[in-house]
Amino acid sequence: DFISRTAIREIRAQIVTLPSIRAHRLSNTEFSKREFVLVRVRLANGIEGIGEAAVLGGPRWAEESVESIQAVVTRYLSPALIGCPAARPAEVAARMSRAAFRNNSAKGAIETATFDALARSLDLSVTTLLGGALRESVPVLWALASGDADQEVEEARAKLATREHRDFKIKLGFASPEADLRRLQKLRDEVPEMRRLIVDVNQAWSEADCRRYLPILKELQVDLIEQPLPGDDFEGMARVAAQSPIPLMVDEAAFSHREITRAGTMGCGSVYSLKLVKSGGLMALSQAARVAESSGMELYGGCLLEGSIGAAAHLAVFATLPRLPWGCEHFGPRLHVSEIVRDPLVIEDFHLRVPQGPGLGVHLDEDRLRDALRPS
Ligand code: MUC
Ligand code: MG
Repeated sequence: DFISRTAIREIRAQIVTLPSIRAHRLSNTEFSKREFVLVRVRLANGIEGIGEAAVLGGPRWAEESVESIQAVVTRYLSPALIGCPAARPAEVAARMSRAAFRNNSAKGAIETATFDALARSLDLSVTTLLGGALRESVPVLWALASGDADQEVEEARAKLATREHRDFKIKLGFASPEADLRRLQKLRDEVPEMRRLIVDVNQAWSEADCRRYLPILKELQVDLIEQPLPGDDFEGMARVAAQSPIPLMVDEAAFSHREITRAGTMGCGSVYSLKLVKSGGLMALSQAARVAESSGMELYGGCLLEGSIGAAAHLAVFATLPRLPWGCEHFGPRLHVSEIVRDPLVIEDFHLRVPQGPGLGVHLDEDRLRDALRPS
């Protein structure tokens, strides 16, 4: 029958390296090439699905690295899943949580690939399996993160000129707050067409820094400030949020549904950044959206700078959400000098188009993939 023909036969995990168009700097890490793990799940019916396990700057943004992901997939998650039908996604997720604690990026990629293969088997899109599309595109911002203000002015102008991006996220925290604020002032002065501005501090400030600098961010018309304090400082975030003239976004603080509930109900922020690497699966990502909203937070479509496969996975969920007032940040594919899919995602008129199925709607380009595989 159909269910048994979707039994998982084989799971492979390959490390891919793609150079970036420029250096990308965060408060606690920096990189000029992106590495991720491509996960391929083959079913008994011969159909293969793909998923992307993202990391950022090695085991730095979170604890997983491409090496740990490859090992956990091969040694623990794959043996737990062989024989399990892709047509039973809840069982796939349950088996993974029994086999490994956290390791959310690895699990998210496997669940993505499993949904991709199942959807392809049914000739449907992954979005359809997750509830069906409520939108065909999502507003998408661009991140300025070289730290070189002149370069960032040029980059922002170019993105506005091509009508790809008009909203921007500025990465702060790798320089002193004073230098960051000067950089921000220059961008505001020299690129007045920039619309919405989000600043992401990636946990680098203290509570005192927030008291000192949030009023200045307000003067610079910053719309949202993301994770200024360490992720485990829920009390501090709640105190800062209560005083802040700008809404706070919760990122590194909340991975699990319980953490999301706690962050929302404690008032740590009024916006939540949805990420597959935090939720550990497409179904959990979709549930995280509901949990965040019911704990008082609006939704933002976050990323870990995934390429087209990971971005398509997020879009499959984002397309189903009734409300996504802050749009998304899946500009990651454009940060790489090349693609490993045949059908890169389309950005036009400041929106990222939700790819159509079957599956995720993106297909591997095996030649390009071969060139990008890290020699083992
Ligand atoms: C993060 O912390 O939000 C997403 C965009 C970007 O520039 O960094 C990432 C991770
Ligand atoms: Mg962030």
